[in-house]
Amino acid sequence: MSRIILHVDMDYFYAAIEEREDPSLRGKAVVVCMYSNRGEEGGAVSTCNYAARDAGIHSAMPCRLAKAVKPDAVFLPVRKPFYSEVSDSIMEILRSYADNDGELFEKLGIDEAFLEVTATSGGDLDKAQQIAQSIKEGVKELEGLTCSVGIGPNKIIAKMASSRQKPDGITVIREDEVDGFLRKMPVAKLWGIGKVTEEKLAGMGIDIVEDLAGHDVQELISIFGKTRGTWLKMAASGIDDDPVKEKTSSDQIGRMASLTHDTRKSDLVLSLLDELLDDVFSKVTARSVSFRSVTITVIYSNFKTVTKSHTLNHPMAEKSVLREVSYQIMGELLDSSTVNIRRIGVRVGNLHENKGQKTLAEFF
Ligand code: DCP
Ligand code: MG
Ligand code: MG
Repeated sequence: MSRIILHVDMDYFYAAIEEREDPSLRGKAVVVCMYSNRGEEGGAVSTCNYAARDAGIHSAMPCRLAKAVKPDAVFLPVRKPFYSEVSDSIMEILRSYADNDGELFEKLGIDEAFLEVTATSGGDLDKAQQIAQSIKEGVKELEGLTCSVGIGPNKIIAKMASSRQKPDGITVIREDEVDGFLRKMPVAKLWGIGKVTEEKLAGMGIDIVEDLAGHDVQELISIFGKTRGTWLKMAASGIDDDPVKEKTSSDQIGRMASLTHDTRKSDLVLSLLDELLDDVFSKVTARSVSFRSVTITVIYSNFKTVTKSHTLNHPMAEKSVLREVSYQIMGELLDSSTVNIRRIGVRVGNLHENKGQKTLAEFF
């Protein structure tokens, strides 16, 4: 069975958050600027909403120029730590839809991620589209923001599909549509091809993806090297086996699971939590690491997702500590809502290798 990959990308992310925070901005052109140490005149545009884009403003444009283009736009300074918090919350929602209890998930940037749904959708694209719809509703309900989703048989196609219908769209590219989707595109649009490669290819007379796909692979290898040359040929042909895999997962160990039915009965929730703790802790032991942070995720029946973390004073590798902290956080979360719970997760992070350091048990 071929894979089904979703790529989710938030719409005009920083500017959308600012609009959400201040409803008086609705309908106005909003530009979020990264000001440099040369003050307001020196910065570049981080992003802007669609009203500002219609006026010709775009990311990376000097703010000074943006002001000249549209003096009546609202210019705001970036608030990166705040956007990162919003991002964390969105990533937890997205992760909760990924196969293997959230493991087949890959954050790609502050506002986008891949998730594989081959298993959850049973390989059915209509089902995958419904999952995308649920994700959009969940993100809208919890964070008041819209996103666009691309669905395809691999990461490259999913990534390129998500920008096809923005904002608030879902674009499905079936396996038999991949060729038509790619064929006439300029090579620079192929995800993974940057300026340097584009120019080299142009020098070889290769301008559109079709030219690249039809090019002799040996010649590509002689110019770009084995790995890159092969990749170019494959990518242009719509082939990409790269797995959906979190790049930072080496610093985190976690598991998520659904309750057998939505509930907020603490004995049921805690018994599932115990299972997850066993699993996470056995992975901690197998990898010989200690952890400094413990994060609990709760996804409610209404899609609302809450995460709460605790940071320990030192790295620990004690099951009792993990259990105590997890129970504490889960208890607080159970007390703070009356809504039934659908899924829960536990994750340890900030991992340190155990280099000859003893566990408490060995110590005494
Ligand atoms: N960003 C930035 N500087 C850039 C590009 C982006 O600071 N040159 C930041 C601001 C964006 C966020 O990253 O909000 C996400 O980037 P995207 O490329 O996904 O752009 P947007 O989400 O803003 O718009 P779109 O609706 O096109 O995805
Ligand atoms: Mg975006
Ligand atoms: Mg993005």
